[in-house]
Amino acid sequence: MNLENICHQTCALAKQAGEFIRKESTRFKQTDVEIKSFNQLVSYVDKTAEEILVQGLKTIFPEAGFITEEKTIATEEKEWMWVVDPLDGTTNFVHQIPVYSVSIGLLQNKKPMLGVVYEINRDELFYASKESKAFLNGVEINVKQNHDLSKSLLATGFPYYDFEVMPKYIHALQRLMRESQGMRRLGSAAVDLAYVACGRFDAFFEYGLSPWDVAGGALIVERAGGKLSSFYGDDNFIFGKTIIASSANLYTDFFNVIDESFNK
Ligand code: 2AM
Ligand code: CA
Repeated sequence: MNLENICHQTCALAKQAGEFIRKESTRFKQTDVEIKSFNQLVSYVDKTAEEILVQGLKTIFPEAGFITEEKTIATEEKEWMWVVDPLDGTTNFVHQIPVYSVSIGLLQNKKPMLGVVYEINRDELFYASKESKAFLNGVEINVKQNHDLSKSLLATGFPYYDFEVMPKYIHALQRLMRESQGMRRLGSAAVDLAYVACGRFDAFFEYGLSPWDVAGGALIVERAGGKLSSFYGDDNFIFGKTIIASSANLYTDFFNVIDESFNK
C-alpha cells in the first residue's frame, strides 16, 4: 500500500473524469436534467462520470469498497472506502455557472487518508494524502495565517432541503455578515473546502451535506494546516452532516459563532 502512488493515479483519473464533464457541458440540454428528489438534480453526465471513476478506482486500489453519490455501485462496508462525488455542484453545472468539481476521498476505518478535488473550469487539481502536504497543481498550499475574523472572507452553502434549522442558520449568517469581510456561496462544497486549504477563504460552514461532498476536501484542508469539526466541535464531519473548516488561527472565533447560533 503506497498512498503517494495511489494519490498520483487518483489525480490522473479525476482529471480524466473532469475532461469528460467539461466536454459534455458544451452539448448538455435542459431536457437531460432528471430530478432525484426535492431540489436534487442529476443527469447522464453525473452517472457516466461516476462510472469512469469507479472503474478506474477499482483498478487503482481493488481492496477498497465504495460510497458514491449516484449509486452506480453498491455500498459495501470495508476497512478502506472510496467516497466519490463525480460532479459536486450539479446545480451550477445545469445552470452553466462555472463552479463544479470532481471529488474523491479515500477513508480507512472512516478516517480520511487521501483527498482529490478537481475544479474543472479553472483546471485546478487540489490533492493531499495523510503522508504528504497539500498541493494545487503541484505547488504546496497552506491555509491563511489571518487571526482576525473582521478581516476574513467566509464561505457557506445555503440550506436547500432541510429548512427546520433555518432560523439558527440565519442567525449565524447575520453575525458573520456583520463580523467578517464578506460571505460567498459557490455551490460546490468540495471547492469551498479546497479554497479554504489554499487560503482563498478563511473558513467554511454548511449543514445537510453528505459524505461525498466533503470526504475529498476535508483531508486537503487538514494537510494544508487547517482545522475541521462538526458544528458540535467533534470530528464527526464526514458522516455527521455538519462541517466547519477553517484556518487554524481563526477556528476558535469561527466555531464560537456557529456554536452560539446552533447549540445554545
Ligand atoms: P452536489 O452538487 O454534488 O449535489 C452545496 O450546497 C453542496 O450541497 C454541494 O456540494 C452540492 O453537491 C450539494 N447539493 C445537493 N443538492 C443541492 C441543491 N439543490 N442546491 C445546492 N446544493 C446542493
Ligand atoms: Ca454530485
